[in-house]
Amino acid sequence: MRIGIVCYPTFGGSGVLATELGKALANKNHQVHFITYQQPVRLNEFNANIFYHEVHVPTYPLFDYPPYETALSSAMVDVAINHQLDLLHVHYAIPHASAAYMAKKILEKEGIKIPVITTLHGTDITLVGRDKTYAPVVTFSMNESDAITAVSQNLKDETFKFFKIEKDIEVIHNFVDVSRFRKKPIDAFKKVIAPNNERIVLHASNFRKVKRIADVVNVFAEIRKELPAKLLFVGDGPERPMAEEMCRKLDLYSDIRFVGKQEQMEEILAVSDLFLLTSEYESFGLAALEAMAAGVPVISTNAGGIPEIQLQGKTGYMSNVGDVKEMSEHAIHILKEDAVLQEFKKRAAKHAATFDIHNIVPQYEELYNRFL
Ligand code: GMT
Repeated sequence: MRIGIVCYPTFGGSGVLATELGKALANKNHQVHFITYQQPVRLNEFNANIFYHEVHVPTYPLFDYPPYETALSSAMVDVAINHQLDLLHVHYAIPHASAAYMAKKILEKEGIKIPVITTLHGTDITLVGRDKTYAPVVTFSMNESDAITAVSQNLKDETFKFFKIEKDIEVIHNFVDVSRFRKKPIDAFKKVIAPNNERIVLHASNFRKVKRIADVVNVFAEIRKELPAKLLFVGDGPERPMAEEMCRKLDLYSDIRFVGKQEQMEEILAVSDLFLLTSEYESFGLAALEAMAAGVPVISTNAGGIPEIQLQGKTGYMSNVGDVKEMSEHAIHILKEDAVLQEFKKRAAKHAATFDIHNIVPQYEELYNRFL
């Protein structure tokens, strides 16, 4: 198949998932065309079946807001015609689903029929898409998509709750390439972070309000009272200055490192002992699944789709949003004794394997085939 993939090329979960899907499809001999405004961060290897088409948005003094969506639709039309695409798969509804609708209509005039598949990832529905500034367009373009998929049952339910959707939404869970996350820890790296063999606790996100970063800091503060530990913050975003300030106030700064955006998550996960995900909402929690794949247990909230990937008391623990006390107690329980930690690590890795890329990608292929 010749597949056009549209996504955000950033470190966000939707872009990561879309890129990993494209890479997996290319490895299965499909021709994959990424249409994005920047090279996706996870698109870091050469593959003869992968093509990258950059969307250029020319500026003009009249434009206070350069019309990205128009440029994107035009790019989709161009790639669809010149590379004879069989279908367009867009990730994250805004503005990709409406841009795809426009491209589809233009192509129809050229006598080309191209199915559009929209994958919903989370905030496109639960936060941004629900806003009345976007909702009518999001609803319309979802209904005009030939198929809609959601990355969790919870996201599907949320979509039906808040939008008038006239067709079925298929749940295709996110996946992880388990083999990629089975890395041996690099001792030298571990020594730099935890010179005295302290436990390494990790949080990775875009540091938006929805992640409740203050809860991460507070849980870590409780852990530190009970055992020697270090906290690694991976990623960047609006709440980072607040988190840094909080760490200074709580006198934790020497035990916390902010390492910014990182491409090699598997190396960081390989030295980590616990992943913290304190979010108000996660449609799925891909970062937590990647942690589990690397054998890192997860302390999380029970929000959104997280219960679809976590096994309570086995791969980690889930608590109500904001229950810092319980999350801390569970974290300390996991980290305190080697034997307990090893059991959690083993179970996390084993359970993550059920979401392996080889189990999930065929579900997308099967969906594509229905439209060809
Ligand atoms: O977490 C974010 O805010 C980024 C966002 C994205 O679209 O890149 O993540 C969403 O999609 C991920 C991949 O499907 C999910 O794993 C995340 O749970 C989801 N985030 C939210 O629902 C807040």
